[in-house]
Amino acid sequence: MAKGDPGGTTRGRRAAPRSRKGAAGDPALVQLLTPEGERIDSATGPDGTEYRVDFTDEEYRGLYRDLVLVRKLDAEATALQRQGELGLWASLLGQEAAQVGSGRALRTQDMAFPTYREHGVLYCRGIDPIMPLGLFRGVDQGGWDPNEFKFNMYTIVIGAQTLHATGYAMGITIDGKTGTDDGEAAIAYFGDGATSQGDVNEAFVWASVFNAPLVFFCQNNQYAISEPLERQTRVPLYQRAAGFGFPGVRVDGNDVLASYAVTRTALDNARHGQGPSLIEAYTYRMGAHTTSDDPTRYRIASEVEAWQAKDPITRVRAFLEKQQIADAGFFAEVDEQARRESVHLRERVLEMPDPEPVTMFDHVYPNGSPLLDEQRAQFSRYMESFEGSAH
Ligand SMILES: Cc1ncc(C[n+]2csc(CCOP(=O)(O)OP(=O)(O)O)c2C)c(N)n1
Ligand SMILES: [Mg+2]
Repeated sequence: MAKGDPGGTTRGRRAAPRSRKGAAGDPALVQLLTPEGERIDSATGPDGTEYRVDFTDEEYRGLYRDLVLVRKLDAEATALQRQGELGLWASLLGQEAAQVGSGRALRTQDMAFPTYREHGVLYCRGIDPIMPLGLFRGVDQGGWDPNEFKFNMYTIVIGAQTLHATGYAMGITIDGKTGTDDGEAAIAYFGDGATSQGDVNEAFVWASVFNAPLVFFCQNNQYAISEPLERQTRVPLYQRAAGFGFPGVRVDGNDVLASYAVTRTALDNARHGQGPSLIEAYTYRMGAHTTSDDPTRYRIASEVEAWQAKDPITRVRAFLEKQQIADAGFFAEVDEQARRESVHLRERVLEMPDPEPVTMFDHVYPNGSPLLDEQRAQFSRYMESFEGSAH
């Protein structure tokens, strides 16, 4: 889907009269669509950058469709895990706007480095949503080609992908692929908890001093499993960037328009040689950390309810209805597409073949290794010892 350009983003300029310097209660939060579905023309970031979007009606409807589809497919994956068809699932519930907004802001040539929760960004990159389900079912390693889709493999080691992204972004500079409108940039996704990892802080240092064309996109969903944000930081996360020497901005992560605008601007600055920046997408993990977690053990229902009122999809729907950009027929059609695609997803998961156990040794190294060959042979002998027995 081709997206309109947010346009008019200018560094260092003051806000236009109708703009607003952040959302109620927090002067630093960039917001372009309120929880009630009211549009804000422009918002100003902490360094004076002005953010705005200018989408066509079709593009607004497209964003709504993306949000509904990724939520439905995610719900289907959770259900599949509950029925024993997946080993585990890390739900994105509540984080759809942060992911779809930033995912749609990527240009074709930009490279993304996800965690294990970026199913919405994966969807925006045009990867078949079945792919991560193979990983969580334990039948393959994910399956997509990172170079083809410009979307790296999921990374479960917290924060490690920020270093991979930094190295990749430094490579973009070495290859001379920055400095023009069609220059390249990279984006690294990570969570609030990851900001306490050494890897992430090292990535900040390296990206900064080498002026790497990299956007650090932190989804602050308020928890690292059961650890709340106040166990990670005493300052707002976006302010950490200043200490490393690059700009930071906090965006309403439940606002798909603002997430799009800040990501598009940050990536374009990076591709033009202006170096890294940090985006803190302020959001909330509405579900459990993963299907192995029970969040009722460590957070209260009223907190979840307060965030329900800021739902990323409800506000887009309210906006589309108020502006008469979409009618009942459109919403019904999107729901029907989401239902069809989730049924299709389920059917294909149930048909996934179980791999031969010995194939777990494949693809560990590009050219194998003597130790691995020995382990494979040992394991094969072990499996053969069962042949002819009842088990
Ligand atoms: C290096 C490392 N340490 C610990 C873990 C276990 N672990 C998995 S998810 C997680 C919390 C991550 O929280 P956050 O960065 O906020 O991301 P979120 O899951 O909230 O999206 C931890 C500690 C891990 N996977 N890797
Ligand atoms: Mg988190």
